[in-house]
Amino acid sequence: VIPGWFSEISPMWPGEAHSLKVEKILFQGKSDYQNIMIFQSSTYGKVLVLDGVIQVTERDECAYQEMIAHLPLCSIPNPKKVLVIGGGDGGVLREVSRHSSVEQIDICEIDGMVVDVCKQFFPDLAVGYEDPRVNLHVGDGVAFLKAVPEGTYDAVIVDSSDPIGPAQELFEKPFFESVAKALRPGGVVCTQAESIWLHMHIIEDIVSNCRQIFKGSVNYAWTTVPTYPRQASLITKFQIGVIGFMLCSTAGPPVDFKHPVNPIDDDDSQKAPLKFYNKQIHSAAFCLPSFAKKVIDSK
Ligand code: AAT
Repeated sequence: VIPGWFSEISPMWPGEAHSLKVEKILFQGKSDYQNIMIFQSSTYGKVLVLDGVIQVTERDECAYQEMIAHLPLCSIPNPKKVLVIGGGDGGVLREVSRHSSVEQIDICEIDGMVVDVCKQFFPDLAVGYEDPRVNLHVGDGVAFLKAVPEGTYDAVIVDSSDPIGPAQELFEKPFFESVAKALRPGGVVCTQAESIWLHMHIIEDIVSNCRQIFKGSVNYAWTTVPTYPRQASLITKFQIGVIGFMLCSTAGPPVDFKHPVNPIDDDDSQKAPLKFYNKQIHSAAFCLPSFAKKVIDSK
């Protein structure tokens, strides 16, 4: 550990640790679920850390939040009811609310302290809560989904932390079964699905569960997020931070995730423009490196 630097050390990525130089620690606390820290970094703006793992930085959050929201929502016509699990910082809400067809945005975040501190330190993310369509539920996403009447949502977005800690069940089969039940026929889910460089074993399990549960289409997409876990790539020789998403649809009107049918109306001058997402990157996100394609296609 280098003095004055934050190093992201976790059993999720043994033998490596990305580091950021710390200018100032802004908040440190312990909630009922996890340790929460916010610091000002020298190069990525403010950083939110839960149990030692980076969740969001101001500089690269767009690459994750825009993709996890618009990959599912731009793939179906007229999404109306959307559920977000996790995502307490509000960034995904901010993105969902760009869609004018959406009438109701429910969010279930387990940790009220995450919501409170993000409202204090990350106004550009927490702005998502200001949309009148948003209803916040503080509680476990697993329990929340079990209670949802069948066929309620057009889209479910699972913006969850890694499967060590409170998010563990969000990666397990029974959870995916309740997501499928909560969706209308032809509804879509997009879940945070870890890194092809580091977590192929986790991704394999998620893919094979999803192929059993979701009778529409099942796809894996990915994006680059510099501050998410990385691995020195033998091919590119760079350190790359990547994260993936599982995108599935239920039986019903078919969904072709690779060809978006619902562009975002970017005419709302009250909102900051999109920084990362566009139609081309949407389709490109489903192109996988051969080593990952081979495993995912075989499941
Ligand atoms: N948009 C920020 C990115 C995140 S935040 C993940 C959120 O999921 C956290 O606020 C956490 O408190 C919440 N969470 C964890 N478990 C549950 C649960 N069971 N129910 C509801 N919310 C939950 C994700 C960053 C990914 C990092 C990759 N290394």
